[in-house]
Amino acid sequence: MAFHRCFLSPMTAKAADLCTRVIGEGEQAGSGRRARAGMQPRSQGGLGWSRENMDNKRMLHAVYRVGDLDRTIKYYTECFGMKLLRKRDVPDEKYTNAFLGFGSETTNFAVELTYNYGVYKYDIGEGFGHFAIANEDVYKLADNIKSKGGKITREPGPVKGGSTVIAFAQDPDGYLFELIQRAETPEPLCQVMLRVGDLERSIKFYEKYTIAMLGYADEDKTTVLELTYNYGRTEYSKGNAYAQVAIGTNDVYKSAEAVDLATRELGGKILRQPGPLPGINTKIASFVDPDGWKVVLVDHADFLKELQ
Ligand SMILES: N[C@@H](CCC(=O)N[C@@H](CS)C(=O)NCC(=O)O)C(=O)O
Ligand SMILES: [Co+2]
Repeated sequence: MAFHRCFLSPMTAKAADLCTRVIGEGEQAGSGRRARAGMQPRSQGGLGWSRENMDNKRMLHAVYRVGDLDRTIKYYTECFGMKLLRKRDVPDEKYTNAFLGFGSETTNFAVELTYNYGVYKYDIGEGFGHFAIANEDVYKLADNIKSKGGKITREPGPVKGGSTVIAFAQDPDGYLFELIQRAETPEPLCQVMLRVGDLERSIKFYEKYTIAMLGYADEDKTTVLELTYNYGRTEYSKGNAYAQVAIGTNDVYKSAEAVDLATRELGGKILRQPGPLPGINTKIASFVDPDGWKVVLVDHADFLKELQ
């Protein structure tokens, strides 16, 4: 039977219901890898800096395309209880973004919806898995979704092979949201699940080099990347709907340096060298991982300025 392992921050080592945790090399559960600025000299370059976890990375948002912004905003606010956080129209480039989530973007993960003028349909592909929403009562949430006209594709009940109550909802564009029953949490928007072709390679890529990119606190307190390997399957179509996740970092240059080294050993590629974006001056870098999943690194301070 195919199963998946959930990747969590090495800081997080509570017993998992279904998932096997992968603890990074030489790491101990609960050892606490969040960096505090100024604790150690930053003299070892990006790789050392990243591996020593001198950074303070955080998952900022997931970016994906939708065919009708108002339809999705209505669905997410009414069915899921998200808040519309901000909206920006970029007429020169013919697109509009809307950000939604369960809390302020200064502390919480968000979804960044992209509407491209005149494009009403996208192919989600097979590689993208789902986003996830943690809720204290998945039965009630699923009922609410149905009563608001939303679609439940998997009724609430214990996950196959475990006891955690889950359900699946599908949004108007076809994106799946896993609903996970969990005690009240500061981060209900809790997973981005992507399928990968070689789990060990992904672990090395995300954990060994670009440490803490899988989650920056306990799984029940933050958003994590859930990477799924299905036995024997190494390739997935990607479609054109899901785009990327953004991760905040204190230093895009050093983070990109670490990623660059990882790509040389494991695959993947820096797409955009670190530097300020023309016009808005936010420093970013971007790369694809060995499976081709895109990640954008965003300077924390610049990101906070953008929110003001
Ligand atoms: N073959 C699955 C493996 C991942 C998986 O099974 N995930 C669990 C959730 S953690 C699931 O979807 N279970 C379905 C169920 O319990 O009905 C995939 O690629 O989506
Ligand atoms: Co999941």
